Amino acid sequence: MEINLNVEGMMCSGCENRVQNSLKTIEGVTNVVASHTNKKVTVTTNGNVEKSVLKEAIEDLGYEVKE
Ligand SMILES: [Cu+2]
Repeated sequence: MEINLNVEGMMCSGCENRVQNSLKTIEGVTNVVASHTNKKVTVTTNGNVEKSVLKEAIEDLGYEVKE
């Protein structure tokens, strides 16, 4: 299952890596692709990951998730 999030505040590939590395530690997340140019994070999961958990993890890093 793929979850797309619109994320504000990522400025470079370092930000992308921070987001990717953080989300990949969440149980059930199988892949993460973050793009600061598109302001998007695409998360592939096993179907048992709540969007709110992903949102919280991204916001903990200091970025903003737009609905
Ligand atoms: Cu950055």
